[in-house]
Amino acid sequence: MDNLAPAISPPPGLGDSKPTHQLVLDWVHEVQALTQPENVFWCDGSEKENTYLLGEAQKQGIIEKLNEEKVPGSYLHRSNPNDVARVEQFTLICTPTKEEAGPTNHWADPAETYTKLNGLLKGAMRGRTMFVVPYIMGPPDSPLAKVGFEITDSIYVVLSMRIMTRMGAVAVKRLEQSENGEWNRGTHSLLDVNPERRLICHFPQDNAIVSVGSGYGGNVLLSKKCLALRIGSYLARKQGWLAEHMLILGVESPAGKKHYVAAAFPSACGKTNFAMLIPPAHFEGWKITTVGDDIAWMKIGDDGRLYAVNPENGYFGVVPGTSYKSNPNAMKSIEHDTLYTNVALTDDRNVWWEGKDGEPPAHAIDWRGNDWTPASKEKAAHPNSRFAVPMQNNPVLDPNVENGEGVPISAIIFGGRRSDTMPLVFQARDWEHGVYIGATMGSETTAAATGAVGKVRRDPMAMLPFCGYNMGDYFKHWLKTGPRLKNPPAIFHVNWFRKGADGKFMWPGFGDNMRVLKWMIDRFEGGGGATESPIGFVPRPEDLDTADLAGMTKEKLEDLLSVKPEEWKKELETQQEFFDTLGADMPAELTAQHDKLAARFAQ
Ligand code: GTP
Ligand code: SPV
Ligand code: MN
Repeated sequence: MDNLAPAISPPPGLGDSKPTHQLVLDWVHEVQALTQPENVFWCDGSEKENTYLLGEAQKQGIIEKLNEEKVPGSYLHRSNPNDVARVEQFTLICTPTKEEAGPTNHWADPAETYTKLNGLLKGAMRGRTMFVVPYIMGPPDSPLAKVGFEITDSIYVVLSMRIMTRMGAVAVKRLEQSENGEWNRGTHSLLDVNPERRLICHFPQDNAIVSVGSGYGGNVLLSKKCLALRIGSYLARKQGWLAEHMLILGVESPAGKKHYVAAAFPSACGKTNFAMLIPPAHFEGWKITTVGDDIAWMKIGDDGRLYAVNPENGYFGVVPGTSYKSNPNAMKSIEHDTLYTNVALTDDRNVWWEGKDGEPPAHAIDWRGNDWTPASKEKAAHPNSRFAVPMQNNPVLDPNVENGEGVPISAIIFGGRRSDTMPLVFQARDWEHGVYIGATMGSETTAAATGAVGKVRRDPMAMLPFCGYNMGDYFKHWLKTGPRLKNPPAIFHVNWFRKGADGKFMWPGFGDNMRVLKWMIDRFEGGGGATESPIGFVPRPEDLDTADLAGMTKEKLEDLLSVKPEEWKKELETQQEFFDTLGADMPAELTAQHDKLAARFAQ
């Protein structure tokens, strides 16, 4: 077997910041004895260490330096073409009973899985360097913050973790000061990057993750989907908070009144874009700021409101479609100090992807490393190519992003990618109805996970691939949270992706989503108009501010906002099928919500 990750030999003073925490040392020794690396590199997160590792990664051909004038401080990584997205079928929840993982997860027996993984990991790091990466999720002083350690044999993972988390000495310090001593142990090895030996395993009871056989973001940056969502959601239920696949944004009116909202859209359905949106000219004086673009950890504050922190330190965002037209703030964020994965490389060592501003280059090297021209049938960038950037690059980063207590949430938005059925926006009647709307969310699948693209599936609260325990219990946790809130957020559902008879998106989306956000603010501030439809409160065309919106007619808007009983008949059936798969775990409140909705349509 080729060694995909040859050992490096750091000079004295690098890689030696071994912590004193005995349980960490014991665990590292155990993994070391099992995987037998040539050496161990203890990461401290320093600039000096990063510079050294960038150099070593370049020498090994893991990353390429991009044009320093065009994209300063930036690098390109190409993953193995067999390893470009999350692999849901190989993502396992290993709880003592299958019932705890529930019917929506792939369950495996913990003892059997550990045995299998130990077999795969035995000697797996021979001739390699084993990196130990300490990190914190959440602002270091936040009561919600969690410490993790990731062991990995991939320099790309270390470089990415430094962007995506608060990594190094700060985490070791936090663990030393921690009262409960809670920390997550994450073990990752590339093995030989073979899909047949690829497993992403979660052991919620042990606060442990083992990931083998992949080098792709969501499978290997164990801080992100694995800890912050799957293990996170398990801990959240036990500890009385929420770990959600949500962006968090701030929206400030010209008069200076500010709200924060959180929104759950499935993978590649618009979170990063919504979190950074620039309002259209008509909304002069309105300002959007980003707290987070993918994950929200939320707890109930002393005042009975819901407060959210972004556990991450960076954005691991979808590249294709990102342009100055669709998302200028993302473009400015990724113009420097960015680690790109699977985009195309131009002849002047710049990056290119489908949907970038300007003409395609006459020649480029595609994401697989092959020659590419505009005549090529293949895409230049992989549809799930990604950027990793520190959040500090974002020109509209919210000033409260480091606030450990979090930001107060005025509204929660659920939304899927639906060609039909779902109107542009509607509002839930109350918390329980809102939980029902989240629980029945559907969305067309995207390139963020391997498998078919464009098929509608139920993706409750955008957590189908990320809930670390039984989905029925997750719904119950949500239902219980509402009554604990004195001042619960309003709940909405949006769909930026409804299509007309011509097969085109009916809504312009992106910056114009401000118009929908404005209606929501009007609603929860007590002003905005709506009609009461069977599914909830829907704006009438005149309730949405569509001034200066080119090509938008009243008829089109009516269509976009329409609730069509024949489409909903099918929707209710599919929702029922999903509820049936959850069987006895399904909370009665949500079944009742479904029946009430069916009855309203029957009236
Ligand atoms: P993950 O990082 O996978 O969780 O994705 P995300 O939810 O952050 O999605 P992102 O904002 O990266 O958008 C994914 C894709 O949807 C990109 O190709 C965007 O261009 C496209 N998109 C985002 N917002 C809109 C919108 O309002 N309308 C339309 N039509 N497309 C959008
Ligand atoms: C997603 O798929 O929802 C992502 C990208 O945010 S990954 O980190 O790869 O899961
Ligand atoms: Mn995501």
